[in-house]
Amino acid sequence: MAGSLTWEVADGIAVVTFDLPGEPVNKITQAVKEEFIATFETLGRDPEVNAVAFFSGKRDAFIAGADIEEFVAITTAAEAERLSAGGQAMLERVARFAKPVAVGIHGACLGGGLEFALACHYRVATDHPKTQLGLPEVQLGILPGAGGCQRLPRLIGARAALDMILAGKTERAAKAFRLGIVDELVPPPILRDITVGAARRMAGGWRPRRRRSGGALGWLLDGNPLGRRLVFRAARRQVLATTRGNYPAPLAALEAVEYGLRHGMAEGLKREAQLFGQLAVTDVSRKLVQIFFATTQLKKDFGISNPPKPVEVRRLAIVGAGFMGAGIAGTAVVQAGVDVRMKDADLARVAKGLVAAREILDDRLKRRRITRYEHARLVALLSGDDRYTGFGRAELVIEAVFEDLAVKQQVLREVEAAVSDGAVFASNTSTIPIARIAEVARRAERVIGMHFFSPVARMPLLEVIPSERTAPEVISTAVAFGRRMGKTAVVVRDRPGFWVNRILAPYMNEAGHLLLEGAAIDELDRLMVSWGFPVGPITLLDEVGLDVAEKASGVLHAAFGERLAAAPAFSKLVQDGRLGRKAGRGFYRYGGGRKRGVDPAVSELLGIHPNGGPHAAEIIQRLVLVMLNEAARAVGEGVVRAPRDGDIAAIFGFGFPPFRGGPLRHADDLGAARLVGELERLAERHGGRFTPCDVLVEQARRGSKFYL
Ligand code: T1G
Repeated sequence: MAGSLTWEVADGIAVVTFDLPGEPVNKITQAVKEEFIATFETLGRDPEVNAVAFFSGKRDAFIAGADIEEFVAITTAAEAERLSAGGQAMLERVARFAKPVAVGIHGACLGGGLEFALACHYRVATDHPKTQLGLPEVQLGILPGAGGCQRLPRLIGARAALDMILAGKTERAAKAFRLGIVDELVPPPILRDITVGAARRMAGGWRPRRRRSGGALGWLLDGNPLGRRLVFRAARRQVLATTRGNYPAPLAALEAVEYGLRHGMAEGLKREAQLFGQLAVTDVSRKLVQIFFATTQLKKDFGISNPPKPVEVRRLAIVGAGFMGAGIAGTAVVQAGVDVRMKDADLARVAKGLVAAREILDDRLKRRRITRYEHARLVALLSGDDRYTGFGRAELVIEAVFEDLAVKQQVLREVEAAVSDGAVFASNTSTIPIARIAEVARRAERVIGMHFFSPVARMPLLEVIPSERTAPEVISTAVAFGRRMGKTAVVVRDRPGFWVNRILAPYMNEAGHLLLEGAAIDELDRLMVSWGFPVGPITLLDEVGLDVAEKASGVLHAAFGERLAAAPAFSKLVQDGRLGRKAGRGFYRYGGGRKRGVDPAVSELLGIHPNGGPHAAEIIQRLVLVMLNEAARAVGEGVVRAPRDGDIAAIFGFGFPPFRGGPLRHADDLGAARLVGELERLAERHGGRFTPCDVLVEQARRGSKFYL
């Protein structure tokens, strides 16, 4: 057997190291499972061994869980149930092992990895940021199937366990320590000694004493059946509200936890394995796993073949200290730890931008993501001016000024005069082609687009847009820096609106048409949220800002003609000063930081009489199909390099329902023939904007798809 487990015995303690050969992370495969069983059997028999201390041999990774590739290969629920039961049986042996087992955790300890650690008798973890513990299974559409739904609630209480399991959250070691998942928190250099020491003490008869945190309230809720029932009821309500019945895994996980607490560990494990089996073969799980692998691939993909080494960015300069500029500044400091210089037209604006950037750091401190010391160090990295001072030392300049070609070109000219020849100039435009902006450049090969999404600190996507003239090194630099900022970077072609806004525009416009036909504002939003979007199209418009949307739609209309003409509804609102949430009023009213319901004045302003409009199924059909059609057309124009990129960008950029796999996967699921038929019928009734694009017509003719 290829040895992934090795050990040496000294002074009665077997120090076991798990290092899966040829893999960047440790995963639990079928072969590894067998090796675990054999190893523990040998150690159990060895009279020299009194206790076990277990470590990973990988530098910064403990165990990433069960091998995802192995479980997606499974085709029947019964087979998946057996896989889960097999994992449970192995961990039962560890839990019941006659000699104590202490585990030293450094790096990611996820899924089956954490389930293994939970089965051990003592857990030590390093306080390093890479040490993250969690049960992310529901994010893959499954549940923790190796006893995690049983052991975690028994260790930390049902409430805290559900909180982690149902959201698939991972926690830093310090939080895991506070929750009681980890017994001891140590700096990395002493992990080994402390873990071996704990194993030795346990061999001598010492047992850790655990007191559940949460105090009296914790007992009231978790420590008795009545309180627990309340906990489960609240959790179920919350799950239904967030998943809207679209994701079966969190409800199933809740059932596995509840069943186990009511009927005991053995029955709980059985139920957990059954539910795991059912979930593992669902379409939702398949889609979520595809997203995991696509995201993983994108971590290594620079969007070009043979990408040159990126320029190392140590100093970032930003022009425009508005909402976007400040968001980019704060995120760059927090995530990449670079020096950031902001410039705007006057010092008052610069000061406002610095305050907004700092708020991102304050928020991290408040949520204990960074220490007070780190906060102070990072704040000192932020500076600003109303001139281009300091730009000469920046390797990367990001422009985040008003979305207007002339303004952006003017900034580019000024920046080029202030920076070194090698500096990269990135425009955070959302729609304007980079080639247009670069027309005035002296060094067009150093110009590129980096389209961030708002709010920058939270949105995971970055569109990177090279023009035809952009140098390859500049592309890899933009992608690499986006990644350092924690973003998933997708390289897209330099066409108006790029990918995300290109496919969003017809969807938003269609919402406008539907409003004019009498659909109610909140009904449109409600329907699309139940279809799986995080917010509906009208709320999205309010969030983006109606003035911003109007600008973007003007660019797209000019470039693509009538098909992408804005619905006439929107400009009237802009003229009325209803710019959306930032102005306190748009389609909805806002107050005290909250949405306050639809503003009845909007109907009057637009001269519409909400009468229900078309029926629900048609509303959904029109909104979805108009987007899929545009997405297919953009693929035909090479806007994304692969369907994978288009789907991930739509999911991460505006929340296209992950369980549907993205617009292109969804188009594949519906099938081109059906799409073309439905689009033709819609085109007859509502006009040319629904005419099926060539890509779909061709696919229908050949019976082909986006994904092979
Ligand atoms: N299975 C298979 N491959 C995995 C894997 C896994 N669990 N985890 C990582 N990889 C591969 C990944 O595809 C990539 O491959 C390489 O490892 C490096 O990953 C019974 C059933 C651990 C935080 O969901 O979150 O346990 O591209 O580039 O940025 O209840 O990977 O090199 O060929 O992402 O340092 C639950 C998933 C499993 C964790 C490391 N576990 N992994 O991030 O490197 S289900 C997860 C991650 C389970 C049990 C159930 C991250 C990471 P390649 P990477 P990274």
